[in-house]
Amino acid sequence: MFTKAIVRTPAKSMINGITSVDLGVPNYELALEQHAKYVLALESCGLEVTILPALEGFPDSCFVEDVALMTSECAILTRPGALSRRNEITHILESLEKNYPTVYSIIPPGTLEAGDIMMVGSDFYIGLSDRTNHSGATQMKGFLEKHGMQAHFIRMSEMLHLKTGVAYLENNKLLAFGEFLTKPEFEKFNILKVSKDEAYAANSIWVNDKIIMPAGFPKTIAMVKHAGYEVIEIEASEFEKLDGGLSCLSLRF
Ligand code: CIR
Repeated sequence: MFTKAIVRTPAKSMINGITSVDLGVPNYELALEQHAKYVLALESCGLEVTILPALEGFPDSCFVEDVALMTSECAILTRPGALSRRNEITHILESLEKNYPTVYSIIPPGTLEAGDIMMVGSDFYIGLSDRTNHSGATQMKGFLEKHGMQAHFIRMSEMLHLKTGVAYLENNKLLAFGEFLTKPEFEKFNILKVSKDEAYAANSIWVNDKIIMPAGFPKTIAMVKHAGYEVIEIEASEFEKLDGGLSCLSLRF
């Protein structure tokens, strides 16, 4: 179970955030509204949410998941592969130190964004992506192993981050799309398959037995409900315009 979450208010500069999709420029006011409802959804799952202030110098800084990994034993400050995001880490360090006695850091030549890491109990699946390289993943593995946790590497070729296309819903269930439907490492899970026209919904989050999902993806939402979960739907259109999903918007621990 999680008890806390950290989020960061979107900056006005988010209109200049990195994107690979052609969905238009985010509407900042609407993004703020959606973000506020996201916070309420986390709170309704029992989390105490810390809201960090917007960072105008970092258009993508509301995607706070990428700059740190919080485990039950330790926290790890990442080293984002996206250059424009690299110094976001200096603004999250204090929050990590407040919550953990042990904080590690990924160092050069490693790069790692924690959107590439999926936690399954004490196992961590680390996607090797354009943002996370082998050195970053190997350093992360070392930190996790020091504390009795395990890491598994997943080679990726299609998606931005691992969790862009796969989410662990506990109870041995994975919500997955695209290249993650056929990875041998995921064969042991019961896979709920997300269809191509609803790919964005693969980035949903398990929070204390509820699943927070993006609104507007009826097939995936029905499938998750049918699997026995209570679903909270929230609008995330303005973050989708920047390739950001629901997991990216918080650190949950
Ligand atoms: C980026 O490209 O870094 C942001 N526009 C989106 C980050 C999304 N984060 C995530 O998937 N964990």
